[in-house]
Amino acid sequence: MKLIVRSLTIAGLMLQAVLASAQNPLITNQFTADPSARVFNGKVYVYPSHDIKATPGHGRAGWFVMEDYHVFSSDNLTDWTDHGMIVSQTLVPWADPASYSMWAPDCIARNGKYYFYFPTTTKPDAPGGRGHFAVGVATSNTPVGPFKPEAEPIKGVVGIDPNVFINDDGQAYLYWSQGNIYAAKLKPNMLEIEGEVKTLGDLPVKGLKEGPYMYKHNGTYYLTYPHVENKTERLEYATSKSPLGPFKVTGVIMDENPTGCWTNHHSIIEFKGQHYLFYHSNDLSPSFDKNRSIHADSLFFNTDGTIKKVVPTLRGVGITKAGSKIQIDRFSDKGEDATVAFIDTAKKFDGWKSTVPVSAKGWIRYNRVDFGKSGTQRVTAKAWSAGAGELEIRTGSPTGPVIATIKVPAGKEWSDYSAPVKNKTSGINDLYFTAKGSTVEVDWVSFK
Ligand code: FUB
Repeated sequence: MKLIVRSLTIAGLMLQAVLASAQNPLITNQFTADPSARVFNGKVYVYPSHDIKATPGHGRAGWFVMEDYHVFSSDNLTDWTDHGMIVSQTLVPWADPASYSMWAPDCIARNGKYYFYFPTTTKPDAPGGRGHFAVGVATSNTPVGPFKPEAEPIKGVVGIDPNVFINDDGQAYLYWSQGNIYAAKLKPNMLEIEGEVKTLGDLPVKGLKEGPYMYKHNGTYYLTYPHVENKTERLEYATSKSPLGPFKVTGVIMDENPTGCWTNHHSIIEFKGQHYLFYHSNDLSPSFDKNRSIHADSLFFNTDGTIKKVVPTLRGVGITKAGSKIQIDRFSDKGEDATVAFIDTAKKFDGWKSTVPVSAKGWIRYNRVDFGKSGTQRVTAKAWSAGAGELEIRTGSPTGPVIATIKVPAGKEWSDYSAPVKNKTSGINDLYFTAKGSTVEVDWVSFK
């Protein structure tokens, strides 16, 4: 993880940092959830929720604790910039600052303005009763703020997980959830609903549904939503020829999270000709699933318009630069004897290490490493070995040609070890990592 603090502006609101992560989770220095991804001006912006840990007097232990939002951007899905905090519960006039309930948001652009929609709990004396979820809007002239929250939440909307969709005819719709999924037209000012609230009734009746996200593809409206069909949420979709239905329940986009994370929440974008699904899991907090982390994986439509199921990966979608610290623990594939674990279970933001044993099934594959045109001459690995191990880097297959062999001496502390790279490897390569002599543990590798 590369973290470069770039600028600190007024009141510490805009602390901007560049995070290099072509892998999943996308952000590893803080918890992030409920990613609403958008493409604005040729760049991807992700507006997630921001999970934090409860501390005495701040949030409810054992539950979601969320006090603000950050926005992240990338023009290559590999290098992500954290633009810092954009809205906080203390800056929203109607929000209860004791509630720590800044849940899943969304953002949309219209006529050069950016509208950021977020749910949170109203102050105890708010109209409509004590402490209910309402949806607010904050506006900005840029995708990264500063965002100014409206003085009051949107009238007539009670619930969470706002999502905004602008149809080709210019009509904007607001979707949200509260047991059911609801929708209403938005007035051109994007701040008020127009006409009646519609309950989208053609969806599964049993099991919680939430997190609606409307997406239009080839003339079909895809209402996508997390739903508990069995034990935890999976991502499903229903299709229609109109933004307000009727909808036909059509399929599953992603099965229940393999880590057991009870929630999932997603968005879909098309960027440079490829569709992507943004969603979340709980990689950095395996034993507490209310501290989550956002992911992205490629999504494909079948020719009949159905969506191919997305299988969550650790490798993610970005091309990894050979000169970055390549986290091979976010592998594309591995033999069954290779394992991944936290480097330090007490400091999970430090990330993971890979254990590469001497075994035919001990390999790790890491795809899409860009060595550039002029190639690379040396490789360094932060590694450790109990015996005298050698980390072999191969191309093509687990038994393919070795392009570098890094010797890792026995029993030393974690350290950086280097070796020459054969043939000045260039272009984009899929790499395989194997071990010789003794098991090698690897934090990262990087080429020069
Ligand atoms: O992040 C809090 C809530 O969990 C969201 O609003 C839901 O969609 C679920 O992800």
